[in-house]
Amino acid sequence: MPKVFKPSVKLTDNDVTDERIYRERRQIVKAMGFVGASSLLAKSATADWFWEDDDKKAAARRPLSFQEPGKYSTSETRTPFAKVSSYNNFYEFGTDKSDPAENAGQLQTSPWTLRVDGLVENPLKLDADDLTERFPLEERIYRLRCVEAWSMVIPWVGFELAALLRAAKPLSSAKYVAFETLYDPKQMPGQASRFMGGGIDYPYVEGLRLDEAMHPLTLMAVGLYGKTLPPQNGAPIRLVVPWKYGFKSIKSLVRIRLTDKRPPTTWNRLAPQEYGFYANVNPDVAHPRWSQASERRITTGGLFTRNRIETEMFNGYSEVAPLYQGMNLTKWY
Ligand SMILES: Nc1nc2c(c(=O)[nH]1)N[C@H]1C(S)=C(S)[C@@H](COP(=O)(O)O)O[C@H]1N2
Ligand SMILES: [Mo]
Repeated sequence: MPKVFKPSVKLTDNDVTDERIYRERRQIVKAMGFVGASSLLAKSATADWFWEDDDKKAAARRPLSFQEPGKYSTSETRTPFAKVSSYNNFYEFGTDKSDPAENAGQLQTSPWTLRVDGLVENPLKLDADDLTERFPLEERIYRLRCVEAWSMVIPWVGFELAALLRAAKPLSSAKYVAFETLYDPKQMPGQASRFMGGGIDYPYVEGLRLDEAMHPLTLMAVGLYGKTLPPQNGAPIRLVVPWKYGFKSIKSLVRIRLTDKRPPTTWNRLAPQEYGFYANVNPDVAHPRWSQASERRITTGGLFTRNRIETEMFNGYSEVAPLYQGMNLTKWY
């Protein structure tokens, strides 16, 4: 059961909604001069113009076969599918929470190629079928904690990233894993327009230390709620790192590269004082502009109803603590 939120000195303003927080997050790119006030209004018009003549129906989600939830799954109340698939961050399709569901429906997920290369003995090239057939799938019901202080409980279907990396055989010189989202401005209007894409330099990139990537909690998700991923959730394959803020869980992957240097990561590059490379969920390290001590758990009820719970260290996944032994997690946020 989620703990009941107890007001603390850290969160003096009870009316802080994370709607305001995500608007502030978008504001930062605006402050950097990428987004003008008028373009924020013009943006949805742009989206309409992009897709005006298109049928917005998404490709049908295909049922997957998978093992039932194992020891890594939570039994907390799941966020309903309707919310998991309509309240999203996927800036390639626009910066509003409703933009991805509106604009990603046409994303071509087959054919698809995911490359695994760099410092490996056995580079891999997975096609669309490989993603769901090459590794046995299992359900993992994980908490997802966004840096904007909201959270969901999502039943993913996928396989451990470790299984994929083992198949590629990392060389002993490999220390980090770099991830890259599809770059295709024709399909992703946020990549075609600096305004719509929130000022991000695309492709969206992320990274993990190799030991983090090999941890059994680190998942390659190909589905949720028993079927293939909706495009807005990162179809056909995305990373899920449940003990880190949601922005680490990069969507619609085309490349995984093993390297010996820490790779650049999108939000860290954009605002390094606000978003670190590690991004471990940590209630004791506030974002410069808001507390991380609590979060709004999205379950049932209205999107902005108050349902605050305390945020837990590593998002409750304390088994990852040994990965960070001896590290100052305030410095390495
Ligand atoms: N390529 C890409 N991946 C991304 C993002 C994005 O904008 N682009 N947003 C991130 C953020 S901030 C969050 S909280 C999660 C949201 O995942 P969901 O929409 O499936 O809940 O995706 C992450 N992965
Ligand atoms: Mo996020």
